Amino acid sequence: MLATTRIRRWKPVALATSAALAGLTASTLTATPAAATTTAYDTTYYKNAVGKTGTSLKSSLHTIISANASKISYSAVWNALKVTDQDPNNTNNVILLYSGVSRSKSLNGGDLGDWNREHTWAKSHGDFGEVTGPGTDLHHLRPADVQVNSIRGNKDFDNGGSTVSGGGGSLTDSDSFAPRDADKGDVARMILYMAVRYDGGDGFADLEPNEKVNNGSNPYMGKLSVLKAWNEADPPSAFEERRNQVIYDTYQHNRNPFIDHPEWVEAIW
Ligand SMILES: [Ca+2]
Ligand SMILES: [Ca+2]
Repeated sequence: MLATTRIRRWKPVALATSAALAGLTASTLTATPAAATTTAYDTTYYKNAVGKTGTSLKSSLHTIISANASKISYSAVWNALKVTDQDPNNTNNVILLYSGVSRSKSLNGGDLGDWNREHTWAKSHGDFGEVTGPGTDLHHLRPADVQVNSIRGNKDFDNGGSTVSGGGGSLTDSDSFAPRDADKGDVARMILYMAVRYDGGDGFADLEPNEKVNNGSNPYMGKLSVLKAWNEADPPSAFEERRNQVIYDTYQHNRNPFIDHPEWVEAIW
């Protein structure tokens, strides 16, 4: 009797364990979706996007972030970056993308030891250059060390590679670049902002992410699956949220939806 009872008890436990194991396996194979967030802008700025998914969400966000967006000149980007990327612990400095280094705002330029204007969506991918438009959009422009910026070049993003000198833990190989961990999510959200913001209007290319790492001058940026994982692994920081707010309040009057709602990355892609 006792043995039978044990067997009876064991069976449901075994089934539950299998189910739990199956669930565990599934969750380790797919990225854990970013938790749904609510922001103060959901009932105003984002009201036509909230509740949508897929191409409907992407299209709605394109309209929202393009409408009445202001543009600045490439020369004005220098001073804007001194505000958007100011070191929270030292108002004389900016924090550099990829390396994480804090460097004097006055060291902007093109020499070794200077910082310059990194186009996270490489300007050759779609050939938009530095004319006012995608080439001057602060949502993907960041101060970066001149040498690190040069090493990144126009490479697509992917995991792996060897250590970038002065790169703060960034890696690179012949066809891709991986920022340091703390910048991985930032990069993903900047790239995906560009894909939503630029859809072929205004004489500029329709920018889109894809799964390649050899996109060259085509208007694509890889690797989408890696960017999605980076968005999950490195959620928006206070620094990133502040720069989104400064761009919205002071410069362009549009927002990066993926900083406000990182879960919208999975909802679209
Ligand atoms: Ca980050
Ligand atoms: Ca696009």
